[in-house]
Amino acid sequence: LRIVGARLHRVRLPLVHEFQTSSHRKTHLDHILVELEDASGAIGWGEIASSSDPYYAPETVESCWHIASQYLLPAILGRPWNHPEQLTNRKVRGNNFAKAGVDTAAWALWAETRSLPLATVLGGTRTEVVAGVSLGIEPTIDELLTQVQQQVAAGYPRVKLKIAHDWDVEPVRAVRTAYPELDLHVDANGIYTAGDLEHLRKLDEYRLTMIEQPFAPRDLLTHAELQRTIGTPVCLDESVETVADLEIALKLEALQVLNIKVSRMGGLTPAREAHDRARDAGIAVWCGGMHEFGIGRLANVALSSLPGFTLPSDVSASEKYYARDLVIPAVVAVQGVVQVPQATGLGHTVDRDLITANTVAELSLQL
Ligand code: OSB
Ligand code: MG
Repeated sequence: LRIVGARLHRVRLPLVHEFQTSSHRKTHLDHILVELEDASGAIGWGEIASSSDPYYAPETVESCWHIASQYLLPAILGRPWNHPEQLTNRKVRGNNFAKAGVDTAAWALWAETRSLPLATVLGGTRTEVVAGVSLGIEPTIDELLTQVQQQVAAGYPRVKLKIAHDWDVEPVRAVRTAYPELDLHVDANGIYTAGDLEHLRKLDEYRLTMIEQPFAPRDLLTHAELQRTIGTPVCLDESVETVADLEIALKLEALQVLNIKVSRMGGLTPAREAHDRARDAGIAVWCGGMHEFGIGRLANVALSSLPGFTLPSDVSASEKYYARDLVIPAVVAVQGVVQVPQATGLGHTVDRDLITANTVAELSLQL
């Protein structure tokens, strides 16, 4: 195989419902689509799902554009390859979101040229995956309960709540009281510090499936301390950017659950490696999301079909976030279950007209 054309499309879509986490608030998203073209004419699409601001991870849409256009794409243009892993860039440090878009496009292209579904070439074994929803911080508890009610009514079996200092025990108690049996978990996006350990232990009585990333990404020791003194499993997200990070976290016993994000890990190649490692270590995994458009969402669905993804993934339907998505058909969930596409490559048609209509910047590199 040989990539003869590489294009970036910065696409802006409005969110149907404003999303607030402990660190930021979003009303629309700009993601960068990566389009790779093989000498045979086959096309592979990937998505760089970086936030606009460096609050979840250090990258931004601008930094991703810079890294992809100046380093990642020039490095693969014209180079012969026969497996996506050969295109992994080991020279560029970090910048995992940018790398993830390119890696995913290479996998989608590879699946396309072999006339196989993306899930199949990854080693996926499931034909459907269970989806959970992630709910942002709402202005009031009543508004949160309305959100939970809507998602439970839509059939989603797991709900995750974003929490922060002034929005933790109370919303959790309210949701738990209203839904005694719901698979419920919380995600702090690293807002707490060691001084909050005692406070966080108050969450232990609400039978949460996990507490996701309570402390800062590099603060593995405090995660280990919380895990030693709480019954609720601790889940890591931001802390694990590489498989080597996972090894350290395992050694420290800083987690019982791992959120694997294609974007945060730098693509499907390292995400699959993390899955294999966690499985060997007996750690449950699920696939996290970054409010992906359809292209990144389908990559998440394909990854979630691997056997170790035993907990519901953040692969809810497109309609939860976007009125119209970039793939046809849009990703749908029926009673919280998403079908793994059986068609070649990503498995859904990429809507070029919709991409063009919502593009705010474009770049094309040709061999
Ligand atoms: O920590 O999981 C997170 C969105 C932006 C930044 C961080 C996170 C999230 C989500 C998205 O929770 C959930 C989804 O895409 O369905
Ligand atoms: Mg998270």
